[in-house]
Amino acid sequence: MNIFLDIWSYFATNILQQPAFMIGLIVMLGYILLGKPWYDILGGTVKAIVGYLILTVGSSGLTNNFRPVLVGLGERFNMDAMVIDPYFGQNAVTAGVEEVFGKGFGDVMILLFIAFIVNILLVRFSKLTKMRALFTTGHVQVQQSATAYWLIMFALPGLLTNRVGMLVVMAVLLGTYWAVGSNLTIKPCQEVTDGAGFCLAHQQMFGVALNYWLAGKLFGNENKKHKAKKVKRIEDIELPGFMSMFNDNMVSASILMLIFFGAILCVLGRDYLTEAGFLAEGQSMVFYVIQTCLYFAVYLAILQLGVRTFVAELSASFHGIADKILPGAVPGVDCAVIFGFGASNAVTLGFIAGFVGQILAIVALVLLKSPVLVICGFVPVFSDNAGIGVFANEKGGLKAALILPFISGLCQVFGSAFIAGWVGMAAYGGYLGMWDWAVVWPVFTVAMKFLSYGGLALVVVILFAIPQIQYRMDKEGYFLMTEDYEAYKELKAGKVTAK
Ligand code: ASC
Repeated sequence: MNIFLDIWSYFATNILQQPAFMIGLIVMLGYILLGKPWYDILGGTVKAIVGYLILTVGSSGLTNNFRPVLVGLGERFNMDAMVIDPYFGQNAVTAGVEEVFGKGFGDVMILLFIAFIVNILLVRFSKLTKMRALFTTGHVQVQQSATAYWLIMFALPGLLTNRVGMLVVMAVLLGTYWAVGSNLTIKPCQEVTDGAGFCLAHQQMFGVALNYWLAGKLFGNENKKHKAKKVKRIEDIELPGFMSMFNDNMVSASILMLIFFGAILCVLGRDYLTEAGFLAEGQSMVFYVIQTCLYFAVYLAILQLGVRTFVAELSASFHGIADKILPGAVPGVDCAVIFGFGASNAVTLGFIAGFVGQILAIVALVLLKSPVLVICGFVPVFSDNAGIGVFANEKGGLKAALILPFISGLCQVFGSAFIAGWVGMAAYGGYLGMWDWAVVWPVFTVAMKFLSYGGLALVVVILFAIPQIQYRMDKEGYFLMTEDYEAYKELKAGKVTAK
């Protein structure tokens, strides 16, 4: 047993939680199953890993670049509050789980392992379950396992005396959530990327599916009033005169960031920025602000290059896995991957709109004297809202890309304040804070807390029903969409003309 655990923990630490190597492994396996020559296998694997590492440079660059703004807002206004961010959430579980429940963090990794197997089995039997998506983002799986571990122990304390039973119950719920959630993002991802062959395995999967649907219904062609009109996406808007410079994504991202975050940096002020070590003594404040804001466009460009590099390899090689081991399966990847496909301006605008939503929600918590206060972390404010912006733009255009991420920002803060306060995580300084964990998991937790095992059964039954409903709504297209996207498009085009 110990050897097995050692192997698992080596694999989890070095590969599963390092998405670059996890993706590399999947690409390698895919090419081997496709019977490619060794040099293609090696070349493809290296390219996938390098592509992913480039993406990481972009995303961690963004996080570090915006640290002064977020840390500063909290410190400058003397707020002692919980940070909503996946890493802070994971730290809070590590710090508090023993004290609150008398259980160590070690079982979180075992939970992750069993839940991953549940995900694989559900996809292996996709003909029955209609679930097609496999999680590949290990760092996210660790954070979610940690949070689910806490939420479920809080909701079903009766499980605490039965370790094995508890881990199995948790793994079934979490593994099913992974399979169903990422499955929900298949259609939105295929449509935004024109069939790139991946879906999201992240922390806002239900959020993406819901907002994508809402964008179509409220702002797009699926709204009866707008049926005849073509949706004007951000990339379709041709701005006249001097505004035409905003047609270029790099220029618009830089200028928007300069106006918005530049203003915040100025409010934080030179003294604070120097004191906190962000600005060097004697450095020009003007150029510090310009550079910090322009780096947004720089890191976004890097991230997009990385995405394009590894997605090409992943799509080509995954056929091997989908043909031989997991029929009809689709790889679920990090949400940042979508930034390589959608309109870059939707990324910027979704981010800003979500940030405004979060700040307003925080002000409301302060004014309402909420016992739990929240500080925004970069990951929810950027990754969730920029992603939702991209998907909303695809279906509903500019208005959707502004309004839906704004509402998402409100949900993240209010939902996290509620759940983290209730279950006691706020006292340990952090909560995961991403859309699904601020909206969907609080609902699961309420159902389980008040209906006990009946609530658990209800949640699992609803989760299982979701892909069945999706399948029944489009029996012909459901599997075709992932197996042959061109044929799927023809099927849909045929249907439209036939009507
Ligand atoms: C997360 C998390 C990250 C980011 C990254 C987004 O949830 O833990 O590091 O989002 O995956 O690109």
